[in-house]
Amino acid sequence: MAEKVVLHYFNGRGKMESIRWLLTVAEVEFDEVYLSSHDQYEKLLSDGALMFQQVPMVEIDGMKLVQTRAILNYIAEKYNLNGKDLKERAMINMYSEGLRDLMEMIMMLPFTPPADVKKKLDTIHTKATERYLPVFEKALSGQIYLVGGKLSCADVELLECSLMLEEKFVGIFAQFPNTKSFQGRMTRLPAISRFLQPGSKRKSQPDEVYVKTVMEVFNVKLPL
Ligand code: GSN
Repeated sequence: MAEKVVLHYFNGRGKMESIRWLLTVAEVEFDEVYLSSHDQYEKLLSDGALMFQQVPMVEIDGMKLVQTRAILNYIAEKYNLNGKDLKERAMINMYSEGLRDLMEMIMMLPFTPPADVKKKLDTIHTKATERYLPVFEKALSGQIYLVGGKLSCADVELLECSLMLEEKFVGIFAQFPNTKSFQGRMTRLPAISRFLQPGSKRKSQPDEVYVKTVMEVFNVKLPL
């Protein structure tokens, strides 16, 4: 029997959350080891478990995978969520990378000096509504999924991103009805519906404890 997938990261969303989403949609069970101290991080380093001294790290199929995109690609390929041919994969990758750029901006907010947060939020709102969401709104016109009429990792990332955006900007999808309908359809998929219930492995929005833990694990001080 294949060993269980183990995720090594903080007890928070960050770069691991898209991996949790994708494993959930692929209906793969996973365990998590939460990093909460610098010693734990040092131990992973001395064990040679982190190729570039960074997390996320995922133990899967006898490997210790790092680099978020590499991990997502492996899961997407393995569970048939990566399109049927090269051209579909190119589309999926373009959508995914755009979503990743947008989600990274939101992800960095808790690490932003308080005086700069409002300006950053305004920039994210503008980029979301003028650059990113129009693309998805058009792609979803008359289409159930983004690529090839079939669920892919890009759909999963769009759902994750859409929920992150709504947490920050209530009503942002009023001008994007196709994307809002897509969100509704996706949240009714059984695995996703379960993931959205309280008590699932989905993480909440980052708080001060999360930020403090990340800083402690990496021994860094924020210039706040
Ligand atoms: O996408 C990736 O997995 C890598 N290109 C970046 C991973 C990364 O930056 N990981 C951070 C923690 S998660 N937050 O951003 C990390 O391990 N930083 C420690 C370090 O020494 O770089």
